Amino acid sequence: MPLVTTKEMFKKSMKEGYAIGAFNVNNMEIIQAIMDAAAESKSPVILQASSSAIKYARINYLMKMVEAAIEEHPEVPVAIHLDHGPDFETAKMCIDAGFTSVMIDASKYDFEKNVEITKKVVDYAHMKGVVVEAELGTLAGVEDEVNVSDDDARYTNPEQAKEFVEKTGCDSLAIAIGTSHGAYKFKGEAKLRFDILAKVKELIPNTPIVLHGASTVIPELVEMCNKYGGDIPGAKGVPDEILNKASKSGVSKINVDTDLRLAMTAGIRKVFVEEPNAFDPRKYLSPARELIKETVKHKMIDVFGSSNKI
Ligand code: PGH
Ligand code: CA
Ligand code: ZN
Repeated sequence: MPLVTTKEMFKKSMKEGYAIGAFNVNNMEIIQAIMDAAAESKSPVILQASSSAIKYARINYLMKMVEAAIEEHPEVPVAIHLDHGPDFETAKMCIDAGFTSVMIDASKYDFEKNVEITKKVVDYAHMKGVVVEAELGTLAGVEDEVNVSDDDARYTNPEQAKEFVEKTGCDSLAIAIGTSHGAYKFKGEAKLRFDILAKVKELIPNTPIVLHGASTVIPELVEMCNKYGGDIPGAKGVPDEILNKASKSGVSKINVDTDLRLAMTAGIRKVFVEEPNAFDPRKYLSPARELIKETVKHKMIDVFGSSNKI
């Protein structure tokens, strides 16, 4: 199967009430792990790269690795997506390079400017058969190269969301309902504003909704990092039960980056501590790759409900 947009994936996911995982990639091992997980659990999948990930991996390498992945797993529907595109130029570069989906994140601007920038990307993308995710509302946390403090975070206004989608023609919308990027999402109890999600779904029932900052910050992986020499105290994410509820409540795309980073780091740290004489990268990257695969499979099967949906 060639690369696909998210159109059909989201149509089916909205009809049947599950979410599709969008996993951040920046190297070969991560791409292989995600694709193997998708193939083994028979799940559609979105591979996404932020602009800094694209700078790191280089866009041609990324595209060739994704090409290899779909050749190896032709039965898996795969979309390649730009995560948090900062401007029109970056979105255009990705569209021209063969991305099937782009996000334009102009959520840091006021409503009118967000509409204007998003609309420009939508016009270009649609001309090329590419879909666009936009964002309204502001998440706290570190997002690619931008750091938003808790005080500057704002929930999405459902009425504005409707107006925004009508004015921009975006294909999907990322909303802010209490998640945040990174490993420190909640100081107290983890809580999301499901009332805002419900209102958004009521007003724009046909627009796929995206949840950013949605890693579980899997406690076992944090413990493993800390046990083997790491120092990540007090990390806390969105529990699986809440993500499972979101998947059944109209969220179509759930973004995961932090959990993959933790899995990779935990896997490498363990080898370094247990086998201090190991210096073959394959020796420490293989267990890390395996751990990422198991993490992604768990999400597809037990949390998002996207397994067996191919
Ligand atoms: C995300 C990932 N990427 O765009 O929203 O969020 O930090 O929770 O993995 P996490
Ligand atoms: Ca944003
Ligand atoms: Zn994000």
